[in-house]
Amino acid sequence: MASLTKNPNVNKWVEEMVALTKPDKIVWIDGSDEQLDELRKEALSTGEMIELNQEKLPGCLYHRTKVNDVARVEDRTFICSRSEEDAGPTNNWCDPKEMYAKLTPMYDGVMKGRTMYVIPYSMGPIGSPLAKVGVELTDSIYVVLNMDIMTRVGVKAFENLGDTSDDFVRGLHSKADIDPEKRYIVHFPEDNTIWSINSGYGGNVLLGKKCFALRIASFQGKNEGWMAEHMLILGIQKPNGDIKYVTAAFPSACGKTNLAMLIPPESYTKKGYKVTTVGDDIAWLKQGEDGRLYAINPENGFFGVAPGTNVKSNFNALESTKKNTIFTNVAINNDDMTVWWEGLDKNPPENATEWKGAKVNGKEYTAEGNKLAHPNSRFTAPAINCPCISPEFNNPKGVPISAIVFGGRRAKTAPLVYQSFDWQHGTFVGSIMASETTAAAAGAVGVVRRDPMAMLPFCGYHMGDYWAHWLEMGKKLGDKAPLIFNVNWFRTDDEGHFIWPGFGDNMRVLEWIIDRCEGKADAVETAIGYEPKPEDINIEGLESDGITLDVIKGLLDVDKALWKTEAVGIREFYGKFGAKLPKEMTEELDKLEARLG
Ligand code: OXD
Ligand code: MN
Repeated sequence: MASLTKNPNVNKWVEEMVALTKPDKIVWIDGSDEQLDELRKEALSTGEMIELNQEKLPGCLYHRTKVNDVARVEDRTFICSRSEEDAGPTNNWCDPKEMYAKLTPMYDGVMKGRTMYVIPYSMGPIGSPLAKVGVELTDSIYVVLNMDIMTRVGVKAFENLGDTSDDFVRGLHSKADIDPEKRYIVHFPEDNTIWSINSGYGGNVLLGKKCFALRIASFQGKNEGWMAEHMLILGIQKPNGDIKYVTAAFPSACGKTNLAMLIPPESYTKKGYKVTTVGDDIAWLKQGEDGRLYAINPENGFFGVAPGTNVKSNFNALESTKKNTIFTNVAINNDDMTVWWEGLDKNPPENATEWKGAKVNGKEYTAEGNKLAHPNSRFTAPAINCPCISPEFNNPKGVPISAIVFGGRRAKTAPLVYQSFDWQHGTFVGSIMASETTAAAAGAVGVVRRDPMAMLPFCGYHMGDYWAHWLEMGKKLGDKAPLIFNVNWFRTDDEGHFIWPGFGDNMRVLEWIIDRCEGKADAVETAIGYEPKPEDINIEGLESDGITLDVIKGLLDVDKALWKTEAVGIREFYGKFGAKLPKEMTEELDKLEARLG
């Protein structure tokens, strides 16, 4: 099939990759419904995809990955910058020459007997000055169909690139044999190149997402003066119609999708408050002509974790999955070919197929402590399905950001919310983000895992340089910079129960944040930052959850002894970054310790 572009840089590279991987056939993805329908039919005929109930779930398909291939593989993910220093202590590094030499024989002839799909895609709205183009070569129809949901796929992406530009990210993916021992997810930031082999799991193979939009893009952002962040973007519409935009970074599995699609408590919706979603995972941020920081969501869909998603926890996400969605590794209800996962409702289907493919009685199976859906099972849903998608979702200029929110999962240390003193201190606050491990994951419980800006697995270069870039951005933005906050929804009581109700009630905290941005709310200065006066957190209607003014006081409490221990942990963590740790960060740590006394 003939190329869809005149761009010689694209064509030369595709030719080289064809010569290497030797596919039987090459199909350029133009993005048309006809072509995608053909591919759906083909994937159904081979069993790669399974058709779900087309009346109840129109356009929805099901896919099961290999049992050994269900999540991102950080130990097999590499940043191959020319110099090891540039990858930094938080990334796996290998010399690019050595890595190309190791992987080239693995790709040699890997697509014999297979079709290579050439997927041109845009990260960001077509025509946006913040958008960037990628081309992914893959031997998986599952990847094509997912990329079509997650990005803007087809000839229009090439129109955005133009006929001469070399500024596109070259992604090469092959399922190969899905051999976990030969699985590699490799980034060559200086070559704008990503090579992924022996996986079929989304986070490893939808190369527009973590690989491009975070790892490669963070490096591009540093060089070009913008930022690629692991952040949701939401709009808070106030009763007067004014909308304020907020981005927020949390480590994986801390509820970013839920916060992005939050439904405010009734007392707020009655007054006219509304939350709209621009993005649930990634934000690209750049200074606009007016000097403010603008954000786009480079993605076009949601690759969300299914378990735990239900009408109460995230009505909008659930609604988003009702049509044209791909489900991966959830359970199937064989009675009506619909889907089920833990936390959807209390009725596991009796006639079920669990995620690995065995037919089971779901009630008995789950009663024995087994999971019907894999804990990291996913839905890939088009953003336009989301009932609360922002009208600005496709705005090529992006949305102006008023506040940046960091957060983690801390049982005692971090208060419900605090504001940084300024941008430099806010950068420090982001850099000390951490979560405590829960019983849900293997290993010890309560261990603090540092995840600066939620970028630990996603920063494509040295984290010390990354913080320096944050400080640099703050200088450029000056007094137009967003205010920086930290939240913690996960404080627990002595029995280990969460105190704060979370979900929609997080609106109450967002309200204080917005009020601070507008200069309408007071704050109390503490050793760690500005906190709300307890009475400034609206708790109307929360009595039945046991939330009183005293409980809020407790949630805002800063335990100095805990923070002193925390400071010791931060200093030890900072020690890893050597000479590249900006002096401003140590300065902030010193100041924190001095304030703690
Ligand atoms: C994700 C992640 O899949 O952060 O979004 O792991
Ligand atoms: Mn994520």
